Amino acid sequence: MSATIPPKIKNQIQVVQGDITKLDCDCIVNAANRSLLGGGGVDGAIHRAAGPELLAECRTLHGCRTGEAKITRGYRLKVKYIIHTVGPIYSGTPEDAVQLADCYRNSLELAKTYDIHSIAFPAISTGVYGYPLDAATPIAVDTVADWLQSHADYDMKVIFCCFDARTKQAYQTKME
Ligand code: AR6
Repeated sequence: MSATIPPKIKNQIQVVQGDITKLDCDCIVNAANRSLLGGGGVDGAIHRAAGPELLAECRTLHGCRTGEAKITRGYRLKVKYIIHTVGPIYSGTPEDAVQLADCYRNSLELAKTYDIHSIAFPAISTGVYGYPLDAATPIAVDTVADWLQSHADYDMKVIFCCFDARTKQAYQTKME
């Protein structure tokens, strides 16, 4: 994990507060569940905004394992693609951190194979799934920073889309 984030990498990362469904970038990430058939939180918001065609495509994907990622079109959203990843339900075991890091890494890998150059993440697992924000934030930021560093030849911009001020503050503190 990165100790300090190099300036070049910091420039590729943006922290914003708002509704991820309103963003205009290549791709947004959904914090889904293993069924990929919708739910509450950011998942519910994305399905409502993207429209019923999203659920129809999700039905063809036959779910997703925790830590893995699958891709769909963006339908009524501004984005071309939605990457659906399934965060861990917080259990307090070391497995949580491994699976949470996998979500970010696998989403970025999948994005690269689709020629995606800007991607927005919500704070995966920190809502319904109960992952403490202070523990989840460094995993999110360090995993993304490490990925960007090891793919220095690929142009990728990452947006951390924080729904509330507390989440935004946690990300900004980690980025400093
Ligand atoms: N834009 C950005 N972030 C949002 C939005 C939004 N529109 N709405 C909520 N958040 P959660 P999880 C934030 O619960 O913990 C669903 O039912 C929220 O404030 O959406 O990974 C799924 O189907 C929090 O910071 O996802 C699963 O069953 C973050 O998104 C389960 O919840 C994640 O909260 C997944 O739980």
